[in-house]
Amino acid sequence: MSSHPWYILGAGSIGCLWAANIHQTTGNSPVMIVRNRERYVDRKVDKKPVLTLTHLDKTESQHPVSVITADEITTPIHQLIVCTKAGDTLTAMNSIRPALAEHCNVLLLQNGMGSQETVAEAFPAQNIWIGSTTDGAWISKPLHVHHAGQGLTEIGCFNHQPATVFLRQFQGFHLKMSASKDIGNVLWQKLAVNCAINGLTALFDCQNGALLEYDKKPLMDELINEFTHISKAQGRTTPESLHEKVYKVCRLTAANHSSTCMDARLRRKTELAFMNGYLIRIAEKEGLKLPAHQKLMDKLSQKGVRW
Ligand code: KPL
Repeated sequence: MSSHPWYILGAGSIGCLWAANIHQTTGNSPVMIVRNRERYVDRKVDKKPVLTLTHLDKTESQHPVSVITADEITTPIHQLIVCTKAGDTLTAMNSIRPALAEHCNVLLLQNGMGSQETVAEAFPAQNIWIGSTTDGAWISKPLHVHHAGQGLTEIGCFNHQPATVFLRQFQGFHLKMSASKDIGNVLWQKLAVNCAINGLTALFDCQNGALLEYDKKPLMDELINEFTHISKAQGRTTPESLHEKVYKVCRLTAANHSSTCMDARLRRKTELAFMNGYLIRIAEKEGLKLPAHQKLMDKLSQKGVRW
């Protein structure tokens, strides 16, 4: 692993999961860049903040980290993992732009599609990799993350360097990772699942498994059919059995609330603009309409869900 410290932009569930794992693997404390330091650091207590990771087997480990805001960065950043929400990523990256070393290694770990390209285009000199993760994690309070489901993080090259260069630095890392030769396709496959599940669970304020109920499943089926249609128009491959794949995710995560359902419940801005919204935008470019997706977005908007 390079001697430069790792910086992590965003202290949500995935940011904290990676921070804890980096500390566990390297013994070095990563630096977490946040918007509001007071949420994470007790100013009255003069000691390094400690991140708690509850592992899959429910054991806990403690990981000292630094928590700073963008304007407190003093040294150039050489290695960065970006774990902000898709819609916040460009603004967050711009806030640390002056601190980025030339050819900084950057891993983008956002949900959905669209934000990665925007960031990569705005930072052409940096070495950018894109990751897509199926790890399940949630935060019970600031700096306490629970690893809830063992997943896989697939990493692909966006511009200058192959994924293997990035992965070499993470030997012995506890999270499962693999290099992908076609990260665009990996993102697309995940988008298919997110477009079918996330918006609907926010609309009905329900767990993922509830989408298999007789009154909701036809709506999900319509979304999947539209996804298959646009996939063909784009010359992309989707699994033969996209319906089966989505049902399987609903069954495997039956008791979970999707990230979008939770965002909507907590009145936070969702990532729907990078899921169903992204699909609608690319369909428009093809001169196609996606009525089921549009209707879903309209209903969510009437419900006050933001994206
Ligand atoms: O990725 C997800 C999310 O919540 O964003 C799914 C697959 C729907 C699991 O909850």
